[in-house]
Amino acid sequence: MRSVSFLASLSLLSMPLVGCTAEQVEQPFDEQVGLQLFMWPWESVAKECEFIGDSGIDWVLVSPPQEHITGSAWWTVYQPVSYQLESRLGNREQFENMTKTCADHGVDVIVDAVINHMTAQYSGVGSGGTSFEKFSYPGLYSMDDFHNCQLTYDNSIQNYASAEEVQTCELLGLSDLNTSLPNVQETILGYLNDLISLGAKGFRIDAAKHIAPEDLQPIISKLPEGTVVMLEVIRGAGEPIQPEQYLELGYVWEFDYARNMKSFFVDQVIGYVDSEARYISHAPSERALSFVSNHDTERNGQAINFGDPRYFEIATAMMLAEEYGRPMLLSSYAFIEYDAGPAEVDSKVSPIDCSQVTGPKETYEDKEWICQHRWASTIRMVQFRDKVQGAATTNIYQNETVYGFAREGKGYFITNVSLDQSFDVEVDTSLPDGEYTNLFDDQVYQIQNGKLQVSLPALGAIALVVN
Ligand code: AAO
Repeated sequence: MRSVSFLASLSLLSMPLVGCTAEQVEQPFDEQVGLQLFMWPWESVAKECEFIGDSGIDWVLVSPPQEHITGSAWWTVYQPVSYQLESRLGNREQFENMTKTCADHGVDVIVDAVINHMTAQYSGVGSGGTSFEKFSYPGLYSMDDFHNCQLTYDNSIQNYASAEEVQTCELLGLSDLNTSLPNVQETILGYLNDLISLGAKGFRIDAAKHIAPEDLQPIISKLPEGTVVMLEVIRGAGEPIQPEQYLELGYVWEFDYARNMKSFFVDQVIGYVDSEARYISHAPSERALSFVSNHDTERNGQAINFGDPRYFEIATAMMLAEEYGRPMLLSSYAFIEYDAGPAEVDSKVSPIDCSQVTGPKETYEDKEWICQHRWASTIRMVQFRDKVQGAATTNIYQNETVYGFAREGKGYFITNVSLDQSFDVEVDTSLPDGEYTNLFDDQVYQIQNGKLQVSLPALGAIALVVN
């Protein structure tokens, strides 16, 4: 069970959360840097965990592991058929071996838990051989366990301005579990506890916006002490359900962080980035997960993706250099079609080998694994983050397309996001004088009187850290 102070803080749910500070909630999870390994099979995750652990990455988020509908689209894994661990990513034994191997390398496994719904498909046979119907899943759920909102013509969510629709109608036509029912909560808890017994350290609660916090609370509060909970509650302008309503239950991804990164790099809306206003609309840093992109936003145009590899590289570095939130990296595959899943043999995702990757390429083939987490600058920036921890953000510099800042006395980061223009800058870095090596390209720079004088090329970036 979670400790008393955390449970006590749950009573704050009924209070306005605006005044909620970090002091009021327990911090059960000190780990800083995470990595979403999107659609990585368990055996490949296990193999990669040595590199990941050695690099200083603390946790990985893996794709949903439960039995799912069949098909080649990646999103079949978001339509559960049963909670047995038989999927295109691997089986139960492979899953357990993955969590153990990763733990041996100091890496926690966070599991994407799809608990809001089951399938949209009306009937079929799942990846583990289970026959199902949309409201009947043998041994798990039957008709009475689902919502029947009757608020829209097809029972699916049409209007995100209606909280009732969002939390009782079907997301994308997926049969919506009535998570207010104690037996449904028990079944979900059983699934999560099973994953914990196999070594999972925590969960991403998929589609958490569509489960009322008061339905999640009885499930989350019964998880073993130390279980990490991350909630997917997409911030939507003007919507009644917002991430702030879930802060007492765990960490939330701040979607405006990823959107602002795209505005800064791709649209070159510079002013906003260094303004105080940037974080006003964000979840408090202590409860936030920052990210450049996840598997949804790399497909829906809301974030930088592999199509702009240099921007992805610099934005990732900037995220790691910034104080805000707990950063989550993304490692995924290239695609042309939204639906396209990764390469498979016999309905199993093929093994992934990132060992030859050291940096971004200009372009990627369809279905090629990008291995973003192997990029040398990204790994060095993970170490930069460790070294500057606790240092204040100071010496912000902003001019045209150039933005720089110090982590006082410990590190300095500056970038020029222009595609075609270089800029001469002289900036105060707050760093002790001496020679520093740029973590992006090994070039050596002199700092004199705390100042760095440099011509910053188009798409240039410099990160310096005190060793
Ligand atoms: C597939 C097909 C569908 C088909 C369905 C059923 O693509 O055409 O209807 O099967 O047969 C994944 C895939 C889906 C896939 C699904 C099921 O992404 O393509 O559907 O598996 O296999 C909402 C939810 C959020 C959800 C997101 C997709 O709130 O939880 O929709 N994400 C998670 C996963 C995701 C997964 C599921 C949930 C389902 O990460 O991968 O789906 O398990 C607004 C709202 C958001 C809302 C979006 C949806 O966002 O705020 O809450 O997300 O709309 O479009 C501006 C606005 C912002 C708005 C945003 C839209 O920024 O400010 O409010 O634009 O992008």
